[in-house]
Formats: sequence, structure tokens, C-alpha cells
Amino acid sequence: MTATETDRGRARVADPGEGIGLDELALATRNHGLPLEALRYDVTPPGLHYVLTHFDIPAVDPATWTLEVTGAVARPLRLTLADLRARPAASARVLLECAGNGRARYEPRPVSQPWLLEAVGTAEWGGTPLAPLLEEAGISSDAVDVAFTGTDHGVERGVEQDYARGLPVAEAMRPDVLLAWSMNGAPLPPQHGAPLRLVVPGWYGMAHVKWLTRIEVLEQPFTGYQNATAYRITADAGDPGEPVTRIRPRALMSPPGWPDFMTRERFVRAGAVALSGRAWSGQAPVTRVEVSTDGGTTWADADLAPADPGHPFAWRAWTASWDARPGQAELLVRATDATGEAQPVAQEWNRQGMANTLVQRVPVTVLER
Ligand SMILES: Nc1nc2c(c(=O)[nH]1)N[C@H]1C(S)=C(S)[C@@H](COP(=O)(O)O)O[C@H]1N2
Ligand SMILES: [Mo]
Repeated sequence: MTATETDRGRARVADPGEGIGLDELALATRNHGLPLEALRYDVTPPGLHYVLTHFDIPAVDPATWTLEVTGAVARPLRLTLADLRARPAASARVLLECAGNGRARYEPRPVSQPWLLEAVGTAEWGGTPLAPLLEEAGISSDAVDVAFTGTDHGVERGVEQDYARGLPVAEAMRPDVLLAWSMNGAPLPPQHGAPLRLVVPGWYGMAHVKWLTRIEVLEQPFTGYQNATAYRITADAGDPGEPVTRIRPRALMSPPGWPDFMTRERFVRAGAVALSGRAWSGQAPVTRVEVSTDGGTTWADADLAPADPGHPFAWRAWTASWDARPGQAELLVRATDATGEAQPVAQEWNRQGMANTLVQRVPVTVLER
């Protein structure tokens, strides 16, 4: 590493051909993904949901923990978990995806948590809506952003910080934004933010602040590290770029057949093979899922399960049938949403490896019957 590469705020990009380092492996073993066969569940069992934690999972005593609502409010609040639980209950089935999903597929590779495709999951988050709490606190009519701070603390690219994210006030006031204390009907597990996390349906994972302890209403834009420096789509280190916000459309396939232990290469027997997976977008409903079984030369529409109005931010199932002939095949899947955005088949690189929705490719060996 050169001095420039360790400059405050700058992420390193791997040299051409440089393999995954022990630093990236250490992150990957802490922050696990969704095994792709778990795409089969409408609601991801908690241990199979992906996990991403920048620093350490903090020690939090729920009995003494409090949530502070402060800043540009007429009546600052301090609430215990019991105070929050006494408020109106709400729940939502929400897909979470890390903005770094797909990062390790970029060439050159931005050095950070090396996700391939699996930083995703869908859970039933239970808690209470945020907006009425901000109203009760007397949120300023000049509010611009609302900052959410977790109790976890660390240093990232030379900057010591509590994990904190700002959210535009219009998003924070959406009726479906939750302060959540349960996941799939059970208390939040430590790794998912116990005792309380934010859930912002449709946004990439970084917005869903875990171990939430402080909410501060701001009359000017939030300039904290995780908004101003991290989570930006930038061409190079000097470019401030665009903030990462909503989840872009993606479809994933449960790889068919059976895997090789080491290589994860797939095998099926010739004949009719049922293909299935999930598709989602946080921007707009998914309108189309297409599958290619010939390496991307031809595409056919998959059957997409109808949108469930009860769960607008959950993933949707898709299925397709494949007449597999002996030999080598490469399967691809791509989603399009109602904004017209479709997943790219060639990479659209950015320096921090954010929101890479490059299509999934699944090589398969088709055996004689
Ligand atoms: N306090 C805090 N909240 C956080 C994070 C964190 O490191 N600290 N990571 C964020 C990121 S980058 C993601 S992708 C999601 C992951 O949520 P999960 O671990 O529950 O899947 O949490 C977000 N909330
Ligand atoms: Mo993330």
C-alpha cells in the first residue's frame, strides 16, 4: 500500500490480478451472506439473513438503554424500550440488501467487504412507526435531514466515529419507516441491531441503522462520514459523486442441481430443470424477469409472481423451465423495474464498489441422464 492509498477517507482499489487479501477474508468471515438456496423462503430465517457490521457488535443492556430524540425539535425526548413498546405497533416485510453487494465482482476490485451476490435477505420487522414520534417531539418545519446514530464505535479509513447516517426528512417522515425491535416475530438478534434498529423500506442496507440510540433533527444537511465519504457512487477518489439511496433492480437464481464442494460448480442431469429465484427493486415494482440459458445470447421471460400489495418492499418469486441438454451451459437472470432500469450485462464500475447489479452468471455441467 502506498501513502496515498491510506489517506483519510480513501478506499483502496486492488492491483490488476491481486487476489482477495486476508483483510478482506477477515471481513467476509464476520459478515456472512445469504446462502443462495435460501432464496426459497418468502421470509429469511434469521441465521440465513446476511449480516454487515462495520465495527464490533456492541454490548447493549436493554434495561438501561434509551433512545434520545434531539436537535431541531420543540420537545426533546428520551425513551426506554418499555416507552417504545407502549406505542402503536407496526410491522413490515422488507428486503435488505447491502449497497456493497456485487463489489468483489468488479474489476479492478474495490478493497472492502468482498460480497459476491449474497448480501441480501427479507425479514418481518416489527416495531413502531417513526413519524408520529418525530411529530410528538415537535419536529422543526425547517428540518432537512434526520441523523440516526448507533452505539457501535470504530475507525474507518482513518476516521474515528460512531456509526451514523443522515436521512432526508421526507424519507424519515414516510409512514412505513419503522423503529424495529423484532425480526420474524422474535426479539432482534444482537447482530441485527438489538434492542432497536431503523428500517427504511426500499433503501440500501446502510440506511437501516442498528443499535440505534440517538435521533437528531438537523436544519442543514448531515455531513457525517457514512453519508459524505462512504456510500457514494464515485468515478475516482477526488470525485464527491452521488449518494447511494434506493435499491436498484436485481434478480438472483437459486443455483440448480448440486454443487462441487470446493468450486461450487453446478451439476444437473439432462431433461427438464426447474429454475427459480427472487427479484426485487427498492425504486419501483419489478416489471420483468428474463432468463438466458445460453450465456446471454438469447433471453426468455420468466414467470414472475404477482406483486403482493401487502408487502410492497419484499422480494418476489420467479420461475422458469429449462430443457437442459448434455454439455456446458451458462445461466443468466436479469430484472427490470417500472422505472425502466434493467440490470447491466457488462460492468458499470465505480470506485467504492457500490450498487453493482451486474447480472448473475451460473455455469452448469449438464450430465447424460
Ligand atoms: N449501527 C450500525 N448500523 C448499521 C451498520 C453498522 O455497521 N452499524 N451497517 C449497515 C449496513 S452497511 C448494512 S448493509 C445493514 C445490514 O443489516 P443486517 O446486518 O441486519 O443485515 O446494516 C446497516 N446498519
Ligand atoms: Mo451495507
